[in-house]
Amino acid sequence: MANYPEAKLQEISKQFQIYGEILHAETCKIGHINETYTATYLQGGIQVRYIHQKINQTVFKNPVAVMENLMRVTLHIRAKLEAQSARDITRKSLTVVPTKSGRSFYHDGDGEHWRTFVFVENAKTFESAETPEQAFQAGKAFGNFQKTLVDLPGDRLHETIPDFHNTRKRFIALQKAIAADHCNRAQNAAREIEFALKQEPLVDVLLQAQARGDIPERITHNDTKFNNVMLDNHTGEDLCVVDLDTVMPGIVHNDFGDMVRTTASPTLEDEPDLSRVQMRLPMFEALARGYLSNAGEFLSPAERSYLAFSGKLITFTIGIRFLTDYLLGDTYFRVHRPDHNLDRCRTQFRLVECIAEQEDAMQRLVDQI
Ligand code: GN1
Ligand code: MG
Repeated sequence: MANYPEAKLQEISKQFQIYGEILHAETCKIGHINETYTATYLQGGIQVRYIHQKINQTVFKNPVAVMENLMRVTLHIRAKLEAQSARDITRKSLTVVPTKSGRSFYHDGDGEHWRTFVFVENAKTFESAETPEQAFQAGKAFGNFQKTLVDLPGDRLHETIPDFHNTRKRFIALQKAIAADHCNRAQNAAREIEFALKQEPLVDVLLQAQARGDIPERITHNDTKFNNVMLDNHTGEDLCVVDLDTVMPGIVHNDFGDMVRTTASPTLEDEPDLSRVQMRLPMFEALARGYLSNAGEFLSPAERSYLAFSGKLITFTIGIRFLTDYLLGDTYFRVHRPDHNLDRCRTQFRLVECIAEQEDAMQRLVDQI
């Protein structure tokens, strides 16, 4: 364990209902937002792993609301699995380990919020989809997630990040960042800025469809990156989806669109060689088949009709968020190299172009399923 986390993780490890002693912990590098550790404990004579995670409060201003949503959602999924007499439930939904006083998180002396999950063993996440079968499993997993939450009882979930996928607001934030150009970076991103501003006609399409009442609000995941699906090491089947902080009211298109963004191309989100970025139709078809195998049960025809478009729109939206963060000096997304956010933005914009070229074919595929 590195210095700061060692003392801290010793402290954290004592707060939760874990009946063992911590042996070591490693930083988990997946994700641009929260701080995550995989911790190994000696418990009853065998080694058991848990996830400890510190919630990023700059991004999630109300961590208590995040945890309330997360508990409602995971307990609902668990209750359904139990009702089906499912086995291996702690691998089929995230399981929060409560603190010794029974709370879902530990509020430390520095004002930070920590939570602990059971580690899902014998499962992996992947940064990009290697086979159509994997894309199918991802679609199926997020389709099942939405389907399971269709009947979540109680109040509307908290909006953990208001206007998270509101493309108009994201576009305005970009325009402001361009105008201010605090870091003197606009010149370096001139082509990307030009591309972004030209796409303005896309910005309101789904917002208007929702405002007209054509597409309904549902409970959605809102961060459906392919690497947020755990696949079983042996069978390759989906087990559960992770990263539940942005589960909140939303439209299904943001979920489906972000799956397209992160499975369609063989490249990573920050691929510097743009000639490698592609929209692979067989991947898209498998993804859509997997998704509709579950979501097909509740989606309306109007919702279906925007599925191909949603891939293009969310890829554009995430692209302008990377661009805005680049212009603002990389204050939101963790970066690992100079111009990292600009590279991420370029890759998204190239993918937007690739999707636009095949959008009609994509929608035809959806219509045939
Ligand atoms: C962030 O936390 P992580 O890395 O899974 C971001 C998503 C972006 C994604 C891009 C709360 O997700 O919206 O799509 O980066 N999450 C938040 O990789 O902003
Ligand atoms: Mg996330």
